[in-house]
Amino acid sequence: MYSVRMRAGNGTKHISGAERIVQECDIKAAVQSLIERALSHDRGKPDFINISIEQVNSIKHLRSLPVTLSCAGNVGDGKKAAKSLLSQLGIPSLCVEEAFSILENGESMRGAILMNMEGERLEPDKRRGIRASRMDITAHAAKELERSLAVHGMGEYFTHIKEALVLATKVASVEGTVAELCWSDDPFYTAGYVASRKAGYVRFPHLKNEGDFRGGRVFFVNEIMLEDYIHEMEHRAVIVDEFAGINTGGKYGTAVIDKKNKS
Ligand code: WAQ
Ligand code: MG
Repeated sequence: MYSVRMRAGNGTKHISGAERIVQECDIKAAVQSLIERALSHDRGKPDFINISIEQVNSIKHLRSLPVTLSCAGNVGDGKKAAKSLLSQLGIPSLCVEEAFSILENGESMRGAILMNMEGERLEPDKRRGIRASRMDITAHAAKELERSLAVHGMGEYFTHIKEALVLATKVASVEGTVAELCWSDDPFYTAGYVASRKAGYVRFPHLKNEGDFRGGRVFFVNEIMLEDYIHEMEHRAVIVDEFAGINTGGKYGTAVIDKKNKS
């Protein structure tokens, strides 16, 4: 199998990034669709597109996190519910507030902020951040996700949710991750999520207002060996081969945390 990765930017500004894991015969098609995507992004026209292709040997297969759809109908309610869920997951409120404030102020990073339980940032390169990389989903699992989303009238969000769910599943699977907070940096995409092994992928339709270019990701971590953690996040190939389903309802329309499921 081959990891095919695309990153596009303009000067120092990050525009888009995406990736696949494919068989040799699918490399060409994957490259073409990644390039089309780089050239038609709401964040603007890139002045460079990097494509890298490399063989991957061992691949970890994972079941996706289960998806929960929150019904929080506006930014205020969405943020409140997301913060409350992070607290339930054991993230100190100082860290939660710090994380929101960094994403709200928008540093336009390519990768994620890595934050420990003291609220300290651990990324060696604060502009770049940590990239979760080398991951994809099987056609079968993607179909299952697509079907479930359609049942909930969410078919139009399939591509965004698929990619975010694959990333969040990988992030949650790395030892030391307690939770992840994300919202998009695409100006017309307001959705975001909180994800963890305990709570699954909890989606909030609005974590920012339309037209806002600010977004990002925070990986909350506890007791990690920094280099090993980063290496696994960036290099270990992961394929999601099963979709765990969608929940609705519950408290704030969000996840009921599964107490049996150890983080
Ligand atoms: N690894 C770590 N951080 C990343 C990665 C990555 N592979 N890709 C993007 N980021 C960071 C980076 O700071 C981006 O600015 C930020 O995340 C947002 O990336 O409907 O579209 O690709 O349920 O804009 C979430 C909701 C959408 C999906 C997320 O993120 C849904 C999204 P974007
Ligand atoms: Mg984006």
